Parts: sequence; C-alpha cells; structure tokens
Amino acid sequence: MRRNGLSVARRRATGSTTARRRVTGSTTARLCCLSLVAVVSACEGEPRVAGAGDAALPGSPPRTPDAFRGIGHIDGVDAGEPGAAGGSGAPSGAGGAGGQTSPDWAPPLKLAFEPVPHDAPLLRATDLGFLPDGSGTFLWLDKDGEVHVMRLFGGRARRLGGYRVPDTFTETDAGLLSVAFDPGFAQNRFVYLGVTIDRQTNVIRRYRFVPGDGTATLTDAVEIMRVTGPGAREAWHNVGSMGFDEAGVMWALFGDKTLGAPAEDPASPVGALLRFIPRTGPEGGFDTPADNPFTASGGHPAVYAKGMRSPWKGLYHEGRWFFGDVGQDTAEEINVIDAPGLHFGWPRAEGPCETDCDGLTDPWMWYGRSASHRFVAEDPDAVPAGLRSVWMGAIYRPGAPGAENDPYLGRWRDVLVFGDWATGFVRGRRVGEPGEPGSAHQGRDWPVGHLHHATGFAQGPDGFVYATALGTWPADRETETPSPLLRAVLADE
Ligand SMILES: [Ca+2]
Repeated sequence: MRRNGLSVARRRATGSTTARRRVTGSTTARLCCLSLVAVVSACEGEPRVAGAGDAALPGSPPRTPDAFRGIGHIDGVDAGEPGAAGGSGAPSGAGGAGGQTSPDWAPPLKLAFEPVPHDAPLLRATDLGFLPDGSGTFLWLDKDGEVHVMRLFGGRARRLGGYRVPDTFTETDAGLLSVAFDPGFAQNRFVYLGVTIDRQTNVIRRYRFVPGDGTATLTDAVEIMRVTGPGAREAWHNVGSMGFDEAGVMWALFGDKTLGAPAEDPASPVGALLRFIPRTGPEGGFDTPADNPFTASGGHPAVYAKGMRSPWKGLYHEGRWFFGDVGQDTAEEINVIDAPGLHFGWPRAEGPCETDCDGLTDPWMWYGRSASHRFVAEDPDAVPAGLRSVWMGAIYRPGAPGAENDPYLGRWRDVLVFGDWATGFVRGRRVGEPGEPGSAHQGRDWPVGHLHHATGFAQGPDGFVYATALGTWPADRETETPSPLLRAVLADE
C-alpha cells in the first residue's frame, strides 16, 4: 500500500506523460480500458422491493432547480424536458463556443438486443469481457462463482471451459461480479476478477489465463485488492465495475456495504472509486499513483472519489468516469468523476443535495421511482416495477480492433448508453470533450431501446457490443432461466 511515485495523468491529453511500467504501448493500454468491464453487483433489491407499485414507495423530492449545482442540468423526476437545449437530441453545443464540441453529430442511436444462441448454463450473469487478443473468446461471469470461458463462432457462442472461484459469497447481490484484463495481457495473460468472499469483504484477484486444448482455464490466483466494511451486517453493495485507464492504472468501484458513514470517510475504501496499480509479482498487492487525492492527508491511498452508495456499474472514458449510483429510496444517479477527491453525497444526500451540501458533488442526471417518469414512459416495453437500479453500459470505442467497420455507423461514438435494471429502459446521451469545464455533457438524452435486468456490456473483436443480463432473479428463485447473451444492433437499419 505504499506509493510508488508514479504520477499518472487523468486526461487524455496528458496521459502519455507517465506510463505504467508494464504498459507496452498505447494500443495495448487502450485495449484494456476498453473492456468496458462492466459489471454488476447486480441489482439492488433491498427489502423495499416486495413487488410494490410505485405508489407504495416513498415519493421523490420535488425538482428544485435552485438546489442544483455542478455541471449541467439534472433530470428530475417527471421533470419533463431538461434545461439544456437540443430537445430533438441534437447536441446543445453544436457549433458552439470555440468549436470545442464534438464533431459530426450523427442521428441518435437506436438499438435492438438480439439473442445470440449459446450453450452456457449460467443463470445470473453479472459481467462479461472479451480477451484483448482478437480471438472472440470472452469470460462470462455467473454470480454463483463460475467463470465461463466462451468463444464466438459465427452467430453462436460456445463454451470452451470454465473456472470456479471456490470461496464466492453469493448472498443478496454479492458474488462473482466483475472482470477486467491487464494492459499487458498479450505478454502476461493477466485477468482480474472482482468477487465477494464474505458478508463484509470484496477482493480483486489476479489470475493467469491459460488456454488449453479446448478447455481454457484460469490459474495462479493472487490477491491484489481487499476491501472490507467492518461491521457490515448486510451483504449488499459490493465490488462494481473495474478497468484500466490509458496509463495502465486500474480503477474499481466499491459499494458502501450498507454502512453509510464510511462512504464519506477518505480513510475507508468503501463507497468509493479506487485507483491503484496492481503489482505483478507473486505476492500480489498494489501500489498507488502519486496523484490520488487523500494519501497526503492520511486517507486511504487508493481512494480517488467518495460518497457512493451502490455504484455497481460504471465506465471509464477519456479521463472521466461515468457511474450509476443506485438509490435507497428516491433517486437513481448518473455521476461524472472529472477531478480527484469528489464526494458524491452519500449518505448525506440521495440525488441532488438540498441541505448541508458543502463539498458535495451533485449527480449529472438522476431519476426517481415514478412510473410516469419520461424515461419509463418513453419505453413501450418498460416492465412495471417499484424498484429502480441504474446502470452504465458503454460508450463505443471506434479505435478498438474490429471496430474499423463500425456497425453503429458512428452513432454510438461519444454516446453514453445507460439504463435501468428493473424497468429495462435503455437511453443514450452524448458526452462532451473531456477537460472542458461545464461541458461534460451535451444535449439531452433519448430512448435507445429496451433491455431488462442488464448486467454487463463488452465490445467484441467483430465490432459489435455484446450485453448480458440476469436470467433468474431473485437469487433464491426456484424457477431457473439461463442468462442471455445479446448482440446490440442498430434498430432502425
Ligand atoms: Ca449522490
């Protein structure tokens, strides 16, 4: 847990000033942060669920624009059109100040999720990620602890083998939850798995992926990161999405273990985005980049951002992180991390802060539980549900291998796809260029499609984005339905 003195730049523009020692090149580095290592700690599902209708749930706070702070507008519950211009879906800043807005605005993305036949018996898929070797091989995680090693063959996916994480703790939303690949995978074959091992503890382990004669497997487990919530009596809110930035620094989201207060304590690694550099030796562990914000003041050296409740899915994109924070009673948040040391409010605030707001960063967007919210109303396939659980899906990576023939015709570039696990709406919103104050976003969001119980996204070497979802939920449900593998395709072509 000592600092190694590396200074890691966050911004794309400065990302080359430092490099992780084992990063072999920008292409390789980019390859790993791509794996949209999504993730999930799935699905909130607190006791409040109980199949109740929206009316049975606590109401959301009124939209009070004066209380909004930070960048951009916030979409409130049933707020109608957001304050930003561009109601048709066009970027609000198109052709705007200094020509700094994203070029070549394309028609809004509309997606359909086509089932891909497969032979994997997993019931509760939590994440998937393609090996960065162009083979079409991907790891598909089951909440129960099984890693299914799969490969795309034409229009199907076939199971090559698997690996069971023996000590997976699977209560509530806990389990085997996230996967990422090392920037140096081509040389070291390192794979990282995020897994819950007991009610209080999540770990990130490094494995070596060893393809065998038709039965690929994982070997040499080494613990890199351990995050414990001492005193946690509930299993909820565990390891979320994880990945790497361009400089080879690993990041990972961790829920608050339902502890509340530690989420805003810089000395605690729960309720936080952690940033660290996995050691490559057999002893495991990590070092931390010199620009993590709380090290000098006695905080946890890996903590980069705080104040999160259940950030089960997020993604890194060109110097910023976009993550969803699942609310307890009122608000599902979409947050942007664009500076070190931000505090996203929990447990002092859920949704935009209204009182005692000093030092807190409000969400970029948020939505509540109302069935008449436009996010739900604009999805004709929305599933009636009292629960909401926000997720972050993907932003298309046009520079990735296989993306030369972008099947989305440029429409997914710089577009954040997000949605709700419980109702199934999927929406898109264009993101602005990084490093421009006040322009983390552009325009408004629009309906993209529908995907129920979504849990993971990954861009494949064929250029398509693949998604997965829980097949069976809740965890103790007796009826078993396999998880789907889904190929995202343009819906209007
Ligand atoms: Ca918040």
